[in-house]
Amino acid sequence: MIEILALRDHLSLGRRSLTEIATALWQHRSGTEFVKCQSSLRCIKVLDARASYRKADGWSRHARTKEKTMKRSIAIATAFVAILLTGAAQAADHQVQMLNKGEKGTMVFQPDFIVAAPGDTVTFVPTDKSHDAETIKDMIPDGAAPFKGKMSEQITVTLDKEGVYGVKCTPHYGMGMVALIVVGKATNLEQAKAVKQTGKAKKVLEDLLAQVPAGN
Ligand SMILES: [Cu+2]
Repeated sequence: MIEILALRDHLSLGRRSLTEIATALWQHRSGTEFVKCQSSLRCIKVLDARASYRKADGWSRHARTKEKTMKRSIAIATAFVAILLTGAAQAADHQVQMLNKGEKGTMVFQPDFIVAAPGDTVTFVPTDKSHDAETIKDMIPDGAAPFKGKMSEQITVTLDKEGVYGVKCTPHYGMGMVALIVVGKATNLEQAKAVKQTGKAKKVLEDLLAQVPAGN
C-alpha cells in the first residue's frame, strides 16, 4: 500500500487505472526515468523484482520480441499493483466525532488523538452540528495537502504522507476544539510544536503533541 502510493506519487500518476499504473511502471522501469530514480529505494525494489523474474524465467535466453516482453512485463506489473491495491483496500478508516460535549469536555473531537498508517482515511462525523474539520496552518507534513471540511458536514480524508496533522474546528478553535493525527513517523513533530496556537487550543495541542511516542 505505502509502496504503491509512493510509486504513484513518485511517478505523478494520480488516480489512474490498474493497467495505466502498470504500464507506467513498466515504462518507468525500462525507460528514461530510471536514472533519475536510482536513489529511490522503492523504485529499485520494483526493478529487483523484475530482475529476479527475468532470471527465473530465462528471459534473456529467449530473446523475445520487444512487444511480447512488454506485454509480459505489464502483466507482471499488473499483478504486482493488484497485490498492492488489495492492501489499499484494507486501509483503515478512523472515525472522529465532532461533539458539543464529549468525554473530555465541551466542543471536542472524539477521539482527539488518532494514530494512523499511511494511506488510512479519517472521517470526521458531524454528530453535533456547527462543527467542521480543517488542518491547522503549518501543522501538516511536507508535501501533504491541507483539507477543510464544510460546516456540519461529514468529510473523509486520505492521509498518505507520514507526519503529524493538526486539525481544528474553525468556530471552536479558541475553545480548544483541536485534534492531532499521527501518520507513521512523526516527521514534522518539531515544526508542529513550534506553531503558535490560539486560546485553549495551545494547551490541548501541547498535551496531544506530548503523546506522540518519543523516537517516532
Ligand atoms: Cu466545533
